[in-house]
Amino acid sequence: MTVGRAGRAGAPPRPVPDLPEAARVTGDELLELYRLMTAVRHLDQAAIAWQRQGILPAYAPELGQEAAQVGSALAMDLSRDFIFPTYREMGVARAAGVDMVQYMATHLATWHGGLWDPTAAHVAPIQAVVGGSVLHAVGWAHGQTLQASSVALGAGPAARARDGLAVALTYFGDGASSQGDVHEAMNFAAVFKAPVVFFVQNNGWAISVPTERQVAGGSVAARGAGYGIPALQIDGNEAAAVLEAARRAVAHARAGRGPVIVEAMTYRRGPHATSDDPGRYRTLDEERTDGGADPIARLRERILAAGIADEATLDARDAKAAAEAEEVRTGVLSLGPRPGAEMFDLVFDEPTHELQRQKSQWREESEHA
Ligand SMILES: Cc1ncc(C[n+]2csc(CCOP(=O)(O)OP(=O)(O)O)c2C)c(N)n1
Ligand SMILES: [Mg+2]
Repeated sequence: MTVGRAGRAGAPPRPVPDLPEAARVTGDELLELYRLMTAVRHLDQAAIAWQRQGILPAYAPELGQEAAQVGSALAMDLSRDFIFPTYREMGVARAAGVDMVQYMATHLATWHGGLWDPTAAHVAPIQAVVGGSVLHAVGWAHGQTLQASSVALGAGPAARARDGLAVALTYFGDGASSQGDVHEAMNFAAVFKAPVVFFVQNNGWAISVPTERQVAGGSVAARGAGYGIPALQIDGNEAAAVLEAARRAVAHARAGRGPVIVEAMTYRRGPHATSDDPGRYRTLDEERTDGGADPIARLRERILAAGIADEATLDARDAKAAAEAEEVRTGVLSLGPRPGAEMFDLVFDEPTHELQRQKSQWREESEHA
């Protein structure tokens, strides 16, 4: 049987190289992971309380996903790389240094998408369109390739190889992986070798639909083979494993070898959002069994067992995290309202006629101007 043009199919994906010894997670880094993960846990729990108290209209908790989020974000060089989150990545934003008052302002559900400056933080605004962040990341990453090749024309390939490419890290969920947008993004990224890490948090659920009912084949990582994208499937509840896998993926993309899929197997231990009641589609017993060991408890045990820090040191970090959540609450409460006209003013440098018309209409209706 002849294979015809199929015989010209591209080479199989080049495997993601192992991590050099020097890039392995150190004791200090385990402590840093613990510090950030406990800060995130306290903020996350607090945000649910703030929603119940009427401070935030809605919030999407990430209980149980702290290791996946903090571990992956710490692998980035945010002086040049860029993160594209979904609506559930508070832990990523915290680890990336985004101001948490400005971040939580996103959940005030006013017109703006958060008050931090994405271009300064290198963290894009949260994305509520499922799969949307993936497209943005691939577009940005392809831009890096184009820019690097035009720079290399002047600087020479040696300079380009030394510095490597800036890398996009995009987050999405198991549910999002069923979207057509994600297929197009992965195909494009593989064809053009875009420096992007596709970081999927497989948390077992897309709202009330379990992974086995919406991810054919059961694994997002397995799809990489079809695109020629190397993939790592990892224990997303082990912080050090996540950080190391993310470092490997980033190094691969930075070296110009193209995209990588990292599938972090984790579990959404809480509701989809503050408006959701998981009791309608899973039992508490199932939650306990499927959730496995708490990623923070696992990290704490590891730190104690290795003698990196003692109980008192870790307890002090917990207390600091609780105090931080209180400070953020005060900060959110003290935010004044933003002028509504910004909704129109900040869209384009030069507003279109249509936008100006909408702005006048809005002013007449809401401000009676
Ligand atoms: C394009 C689009 N379709 C549907 C929705 C409604 N929706 C919001 S979250 C969600 C489930 C997403 O699940 P997953 O990708 O696994 O992420 P997770 O919420 O588990 O973090 C859906 C269907 C949406 N926001 N955008
Ligand atoms: Mg999910």
